[in-house]
Amino acid sequence: MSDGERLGYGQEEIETKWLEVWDQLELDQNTPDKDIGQLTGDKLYILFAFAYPSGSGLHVGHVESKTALDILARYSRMQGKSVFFPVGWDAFGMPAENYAIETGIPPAITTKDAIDTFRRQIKRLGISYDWGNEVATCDPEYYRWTQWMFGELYKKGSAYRDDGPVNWCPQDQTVLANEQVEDGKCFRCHSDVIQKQMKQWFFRITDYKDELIDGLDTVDWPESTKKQQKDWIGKQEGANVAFRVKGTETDLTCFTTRVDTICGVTYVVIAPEKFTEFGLENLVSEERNTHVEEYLAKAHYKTEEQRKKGEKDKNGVDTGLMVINPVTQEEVPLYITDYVLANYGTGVVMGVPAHDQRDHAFAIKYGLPIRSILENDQNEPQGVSAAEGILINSGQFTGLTSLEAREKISQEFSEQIKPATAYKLRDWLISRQRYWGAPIPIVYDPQGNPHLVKEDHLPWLLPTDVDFKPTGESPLKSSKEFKERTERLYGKGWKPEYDTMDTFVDSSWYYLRYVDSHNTTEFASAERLKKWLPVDFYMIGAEHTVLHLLYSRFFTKFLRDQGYVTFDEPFQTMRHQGMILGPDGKKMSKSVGNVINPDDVVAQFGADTLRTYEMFMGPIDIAKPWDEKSVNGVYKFLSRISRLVGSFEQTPQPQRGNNLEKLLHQTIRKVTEDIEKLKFNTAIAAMMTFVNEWSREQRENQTSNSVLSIEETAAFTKILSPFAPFLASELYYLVETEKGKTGRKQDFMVHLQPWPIFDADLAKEQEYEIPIQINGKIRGTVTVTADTLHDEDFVFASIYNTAVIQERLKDKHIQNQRYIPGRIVSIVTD
Ligand code: ANZ
Repeated sequence: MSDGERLGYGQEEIETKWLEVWDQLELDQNTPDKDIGQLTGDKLYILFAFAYPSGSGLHVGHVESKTALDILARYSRMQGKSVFFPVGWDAFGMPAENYAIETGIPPAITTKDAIDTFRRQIKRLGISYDWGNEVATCDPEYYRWTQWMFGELYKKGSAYRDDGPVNWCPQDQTVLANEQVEDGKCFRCHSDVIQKQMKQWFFRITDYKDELIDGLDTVDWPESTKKQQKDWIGKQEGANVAFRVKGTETDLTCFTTRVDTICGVTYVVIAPEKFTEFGLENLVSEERNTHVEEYLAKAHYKTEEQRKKGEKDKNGVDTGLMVINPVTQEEVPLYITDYVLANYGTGVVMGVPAHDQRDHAFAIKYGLPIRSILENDQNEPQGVSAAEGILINSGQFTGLTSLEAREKISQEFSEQIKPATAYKLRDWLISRQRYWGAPIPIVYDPQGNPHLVKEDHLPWLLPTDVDFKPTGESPLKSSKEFKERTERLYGKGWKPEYDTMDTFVDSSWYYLRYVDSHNTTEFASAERLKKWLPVDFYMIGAEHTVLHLLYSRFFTKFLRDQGYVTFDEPFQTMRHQGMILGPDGKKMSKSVGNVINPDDVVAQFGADTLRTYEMFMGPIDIAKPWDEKSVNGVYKFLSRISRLVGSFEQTPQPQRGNNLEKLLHQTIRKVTEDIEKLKFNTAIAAMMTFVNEWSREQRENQTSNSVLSIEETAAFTKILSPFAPFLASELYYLVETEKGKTGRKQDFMVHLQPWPIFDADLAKEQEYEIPIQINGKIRGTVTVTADTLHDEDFVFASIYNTAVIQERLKDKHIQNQRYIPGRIVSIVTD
């Protein structure tokens, strides 16, 4: 950029003007209403994960992912695809409710305001969403169908009620969501959170546990995310081993993945809940009873998180009972400990302290024997998973490898040892003792039996006459209207369910509603679902690797089994976007004060600069710090384009196949290929190179060999348009009317044009042979391409690397060297 080059191009005026034109024409509205048969090309359903409309408005991270998908959408439309690119709001949830608790302003009001702000901000960025299908989960017309889905699950036995643990703050007397528990403490008053058992609603996601693993092989997702889903489901093959409680007929079954270590068992541990479940308390001797009871009471109050974390400091209590190892017939003590989770495996574990770290710590603490049974692992167990090796001290099995021993032991003791599979995945607890969510559509008769709210009564409206202040009970309980409504519709003594649904339920099926969001008789018609689903390209933040994606997959599979949809996986291709960091390289946060507000950037530089800059920052999937200087650089780049095209003249007549034209076709090829690979940063870099060259030619040469035709100038505005749609629209319009055409603006809409096709011949990398002069005589040539034509360092590096030139310059000192781009290299020696 030469000094004194003017900055700015009236972006504010241009952008406001085109926003109005697009709005009036409603260009991308209601795509699914159109018959695909009439639309040309393949369907492409592009989706950005449902966003929560936070009160603080859009942040630059939203801009990144939305722009990336908008580029894909605009590009694909120009490639002739039928693109569906909807938007909506995951609008129920905690922040609005917490705000209501603080201020008393109902969540419905703050949420509506937040959505309005988001919508305005997104439109201002020129994101070409299909606004005609907007949905919000807090809209009764939406949650009517969330409730209907609950009903379908309920009717099939896949929604059920059971005792479940909730996080409970004893100080505030309230249930807390998982996100409100920080390090085992209440986020508000910092007192220790305990577990409380309450009747809760669950969805039977475990019915699909194997399919949720296998289905991952059929989708194009980042491997790391697939792995996290598998780890969450946590499938483990192993065996159930029965240990008889001495002097009883009771067998305690231990789940183990290492039956080969059975001769190293020196004790057995049982989860507190299981101990009670088996009725073993009655067998405990009087002298131990107080210890055991005390321990059981304490364990009860720990959350699962605390129990997992407590692994380093393992606590337990000796029950005084003995159990019998079915293989060695040895008697070993039975302990109760809360490091054994009640709901994984069988809730009973055989302790092998020589080879398992967790068991080792426990044995040390309680002075239990540690017996090595693996030749190669005789000291303290190392690493998280136990070693494999050759067995020792294992009677008839000594000398076998771990693998052989597992098979042999299981075969010989097939009565007491059965193959088993354990899963970490639990059924999904969906009850929330919160206000701002969809009410669970259940009513209870006077005997307390649950009944589904009748379909005629959907949407089962969220009452508004509630007290938001936490009381230790579900806020819906404070609504008079809710109770009266239930009695009026169902009879005296009937009560509504006061809990609402986890907001993850709302977002598990939203991508289905989009295709038919105005349908009042079904959640979406079979025809439209068949036409548009599954989602072809999904983008979601890297922090969402498990829950939302797993729940959506579960919903899809459930609905498929009921015959509502015909596909198995909702999101075919999925990618994560990386985080945008503050200028200091740290995560943007209000408290650190490094937050960049997109509105400010738009006000100063325009939306095109913000979009293009964010795409230029680096690969989409990595974390990148904000760089003010680079924002300016992008602004200059767009200003330069505006000037180049704005001052465009048809004279002199361009010569076909000239250098600039060649570079343009190379640029079209590069941008096309890069968009397909989501490499937006390198696509922009290629356009920058082209613009620099174009600008240089215009400044220095202005010959028929260095200008572009009208068509080619228009082609450039087309490849720019997905990135900087406002400026590209303006310039395309300018260039087209220059051709002498007249008409309305919509006749010259750049994003309704077909994507330019590059001429493969012209796009071929052009090579230049540059003569090398040494002390006035031509001694050879160097070959450079258009890319490197102006790269002096590269040119000299290649010259000094060639053997012929090295030979010539041997023992000489270079006094002077000069490169005239494209013409000659001159070297003078002593
Ligand atoms: C004996 C043994 C010996 C074990 C050894 C491991 C190593 P992963 O891989 O994490 O699934 N286990 C079983 N049920 C448990 C429960 N409810 N809570 C805590 N731990 C439990 O772990 C499987 C192993 O975790 C099982 O194999 C069992 O310990 C323990 F050298 O049995 B193992």
